[in-house]
Order: sequence, then structure tokens, then C-alpha cells
Amino acid sequence: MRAVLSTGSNIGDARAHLRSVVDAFAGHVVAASSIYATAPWGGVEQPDFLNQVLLIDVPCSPHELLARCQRLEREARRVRDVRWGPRTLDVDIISIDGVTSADPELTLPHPRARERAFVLIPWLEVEPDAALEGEAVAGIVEKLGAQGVRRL
Ligand code: PH2
Ligand code: MG
Ligand code: MG
Repeated sequence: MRAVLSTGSNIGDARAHLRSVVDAFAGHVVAASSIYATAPWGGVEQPDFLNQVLLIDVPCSPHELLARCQRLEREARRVRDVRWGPRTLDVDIISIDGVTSADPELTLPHPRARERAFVLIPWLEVEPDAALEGEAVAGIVEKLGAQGVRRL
């Protein structure tokens, strides 16, 4: 199975936090996008984020993958505080192959991915023909606009 992960950080050494995820999935990373500087999405005033998208071969079940992602967030000493607020590390599972899941713990595909250029633009870089629920990601991005997402 192939998964799309979106990573983000805007506290501390953001590049190192993103790298920790690449390192943790070493051997399973099929593609890593460039790192993007992105304006905060969601209405909370805060510093810009760095964001990246990884395509990985999933070495385990979807829920085990979620647990691994949450462990990496804990290792970055992430504090769950303000919704859509600043964080040392966020690791979101955007989609896993054709899996759909309505489980509130792990909703697939990610229910807000289609609103977020900081997810879709890096994703397109590594998978130009990506689709979300049957819709071309390229077309979704065209409608959304860049939302302050800049490739570094
Ligand atoms: N993450 C958030 C809230 N807002 N904005 C950008 N640009 N990038 C993020 O990773 C991000 C955000 C909380 O998940
Ligand atoms: Mg998130
Ligand atoms: Mg998250």
C-alpha cells in the first residue's frame, strides 16, 4: 500500500522536524517533495510553516501507521493546544491508496486536504496525476490558488 503523508512545522528547527519523519520511514520513502514555506492556514495568527509531502510504502496497517505518526509528533515534544495553531511537528495521513475510512480517529482521505494548498501543491510535485476521491488534484489546486505556498 502507498500512503501520502503531509508534514508541517512552525516551531523550533522546522527543517529538522520534517527530516525526522523522512529518517523514521527510511527505506519506505518512495518520494519526498521539496520543502515549502507556507502562510498559516486556518485563521490563527502565527509564523509561516514549513511543509512537505512524502509518498511512502506503508509497512503496516493504517492504524499502526497513524500510531507511528503520532509517536513522531510526541518525540518532537508536540503539545496539543490551539486547534490549527503552531506546532513543532504535525504528521497527517492524507490518503492510503484507495482506502476510505469514516473512523473519526483516522478519516481517509483526510477530510480537509482539498482545502489546503500547503498539502496539495507539494503532493502534485511528487505525483503530478494525483487524485483525491476521483478528482484530479491539479484541478482542485487550480480552483484554490496558491494560498501563499512557496517552494524553497
Ligand atoms: N497546520 C495546521 C494549521 N495551519 N497552515 C499551514 N500553512 N501549514 C500547516 O501545516 C498548518 C497550517 C495545523 O494542522
Ligand atoms: Mg494537520
Ligand atoms: Mg495532524
